[in-house]
Order: sequence, then structure tokens, then C-alpha cells
Amino acid sequence: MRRLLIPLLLMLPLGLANAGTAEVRIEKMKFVPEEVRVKAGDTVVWKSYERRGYHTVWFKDEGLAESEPMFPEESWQRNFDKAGTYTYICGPHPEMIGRVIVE
Ligand SMILES: [Cu+2]
Repeated sequence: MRRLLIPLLLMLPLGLANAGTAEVRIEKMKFVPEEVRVKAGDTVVWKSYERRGYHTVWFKDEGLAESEPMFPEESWQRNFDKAGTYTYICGPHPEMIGRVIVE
């Protein structure tokens, strides 16, 4: 038990220190930036800076459910633990397209 526990305790702070957060702003009917690069383990937070209306983040290609609607000041987040390119749209405005590249 002791031999297992110590390596786990040593790894935990390293894992937490490495995880980062990136913000994608939603403003003027756009995701800003449209393409964001993060590292595996990072979290991306989308936040609406609009004055009215709502947007969503929908990773439709992956067959995932659409996010809750984001009204002004609201946010939604997703953690990415695998490298890859993740394209998403806004449900009500499919012309709004964004991409997350996980390295
Ligand atoms: Cu939208």
C-alpha cells in the first residue's frame, strides 16, 4: 500500500500544475479565436461577451450533445485529454465555426 501511495502523491501536484485553461470569447457572432491550441489535459472555457441572445458549443461531428445555451456572461467548458483536432459549431448559428487543436 505504501509503495503504491507515494508515487501517486508525487504525481498528483505535477498533473495539476500542468493542466491549463484557455478561454474562447464569443462576441459579435464569432468564436474568438476561431482556432485555439491547447495541450492534452487542458480545459477550454467558452464565455459569451454578447449583449443579447445566446450561443452554444456543439461538437456535432463527434456525436456529442450540444452545450447548454450561453446567454450574456455565461460560460461552458470542456476538458480535452486526447490529442487531435476538434471542430465545433454553434447550434443556432451553424455558420459560427471553431476549432480546438489538442497537442
Ligand atoms: Cu451562435
